[in-house]
Amino acid sequence: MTLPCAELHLHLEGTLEPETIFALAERNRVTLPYADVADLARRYDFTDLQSFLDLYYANMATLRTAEDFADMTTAYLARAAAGGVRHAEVFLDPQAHLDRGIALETVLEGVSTALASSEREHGVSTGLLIAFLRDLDAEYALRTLDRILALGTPILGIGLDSAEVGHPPSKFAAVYDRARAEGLHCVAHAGEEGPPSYIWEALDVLRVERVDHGVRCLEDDRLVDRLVAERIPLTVCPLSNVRLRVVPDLAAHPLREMLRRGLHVTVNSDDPAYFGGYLDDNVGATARALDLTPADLRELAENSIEASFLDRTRKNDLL
Ligand code: ES4
Ligand code: ZN
Repeated sequence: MTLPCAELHLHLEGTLEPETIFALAERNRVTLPYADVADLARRYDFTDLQSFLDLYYANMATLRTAEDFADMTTAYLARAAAGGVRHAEVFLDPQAHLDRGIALETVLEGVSTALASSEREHGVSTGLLIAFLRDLDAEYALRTLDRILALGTPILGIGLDSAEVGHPPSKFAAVYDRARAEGLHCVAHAGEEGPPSYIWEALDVLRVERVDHGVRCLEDDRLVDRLVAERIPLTVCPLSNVRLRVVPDLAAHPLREMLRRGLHVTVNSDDPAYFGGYLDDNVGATARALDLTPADLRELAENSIEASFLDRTRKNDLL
C-alpha cells in the first residue's frame, strides 16, 4: 500500500525469515533440525494455530544476544517502511525467551534499541506491546510485567497471545488491572480460533481498547453492534487467517463484510515471515481477492492510524 498506514498487529518473532533463521543459527552455533532453507520453508504448511506456534517457538532458539533481537527488529522496520508503514506497534513475547534461559534485559535491550532509532532511520514511529502467553499461568505473566516495569524499558501496552482455545481472557484480569494502573494500553488476541464469548470477556473483563483478530465476532450480531457502537478497532490479519485455516481462502475472508457492517477494521501482517507477506502484501492480496475499492483502501489506511495509540497531532500528520 502506498497510502501511509500503521501496523498494529505484528509479532517481532514472526518476522524471522527462513534465511535469517539459518544466518542466526550459524552466528550463534545453534544446530537446526532442518537440512537447509528450502527444507525449513517446506514446513510452513500449517493446519491450525498450534501447528504454527510449534515452529514459531522452535525457531526462537536462534535468538541469543541483544544484537540478534536488534537485527530482527531493524530488518522488520526497514521492510515495513518500504511497504508504506509509518507507525508500528509491535508485539514481543518475553516469556518465550525467558523460558529458554535468555535474560529479560538482553531481549529488551536489543528490541528497544532498534525501536528507538526507527523514526530517524526508517521514518517509522514505534511502540512496544508486551504479549503474555495465555497458555501459561497468570501469576507468571504478572511477575514478568512487574520485572519489565522495574527495568524501566519504555512500553506502550500489553497484549495476550499464543494458544487461544481453553485460555479465556478472564484468566488474566489481574494482569490487565495492573497494566492499566500503570497507564499502559491494553489489547488482546480474541476471536481468532476462540469463540465470540472470548471477545466479550476481553472487552468486559480486560477492558481492552483493541481486539486482535476478532473475526469470529461475526457469529454474534449483538457483539458486532457493540464493537461498532464503541468503535473498537479489530486488527485483522488476512494472510494469517488463510494460513492458519481460520478461513478457507482469501476470497472467503470476511474483511469486506466487516467494513460494510461498520466495524473499525485494520489490516495487519501478524507473522509475515510465516504467513506469506508483510502489510502491503496483505492489503494487495486482499484487495484483489475481495475487489476492494480505492475508498475501501483509504478507509483501511485511515482506520489503522486512528486505531493506533499515537497522539492526535501525529495522527493528523499521518492522515
Ligand atoms: C500468533 Cl497468529 C497468532 N495467534 C496467537 N498467538 C500468536 N503468536 C504469534 N502469532
Ligand atoms: Zn497475532
